[in-house]
Amino acid sequence: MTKYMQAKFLISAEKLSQCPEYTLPEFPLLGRSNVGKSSFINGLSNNKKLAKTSNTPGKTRLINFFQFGNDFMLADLPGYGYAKVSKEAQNKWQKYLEEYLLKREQIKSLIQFIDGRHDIQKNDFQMREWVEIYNLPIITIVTKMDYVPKSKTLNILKNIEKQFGGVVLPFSAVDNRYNEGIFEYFQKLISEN
Ligand SMILES: Nc1nc2c(ncn2[C@@H]2O[C@H](COP(=O)(O)OP(=O)(O)OP(=O)(O)O)[C@@H](O)[C@H]2O)c(=O)[nH]1
Ligand SMILES: [Mg+2]
Repeated sequence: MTKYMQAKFLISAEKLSQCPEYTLPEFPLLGRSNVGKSSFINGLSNNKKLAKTSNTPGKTRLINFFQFGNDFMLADLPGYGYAKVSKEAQNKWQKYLEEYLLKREQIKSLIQFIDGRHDIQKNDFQMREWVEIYNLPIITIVTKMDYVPKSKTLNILKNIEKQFGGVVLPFSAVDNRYNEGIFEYFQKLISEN
């Protein structure tokens, strides 16, 4: 398995009708603001400038599409848990996001990101519950594992697995030591049709 893949930014979309007409398998990235979704894209592609990362989340609510080789697409989504926009804007985006997640046929699996340093938060559970109501496929990726002492790695992953169920994979955008495992699992999801 490769450690890095060639990736490029394709397009931003606000809603389903603006999404690219590509049929590559797609993985939307869900998670709290600042959890490391955009850094995940940069880590896998070894390109820190590909997806915008920041400590101060912006207000733009867009789905950003990144194509990895000719293999799959990652859809970078604005994080939840950041409410410095009007209720009206929030509701509109919520509607667009739901439509995208429920109707986009290319989606292979959702990916929910959890910060390895912290407990799963209330809005993470709420997101998960929503996904389960609709029975959508989902896996969990635990980010910032470089902050976690090696002796605690396994416990953290097991603990999240106990609470969320399903597949739980570690990731670090600092040392990229988990990249192969991620690509391997994506390949598996893609070949499962
Ligand atoms: N040490 C470490 N820092 C990370 C890691 N991933 C992300 N960060 C840092 O965490 C901050 C937020 O990362 P982003 O990738 O922008 O987070 P995001 O989930 O895309 O946030 P939003 O776009 O606001 O939803 C940045 O300062 C990153 O450098 C990681 O694996 N290890
Ligand atoms: Mg981001």
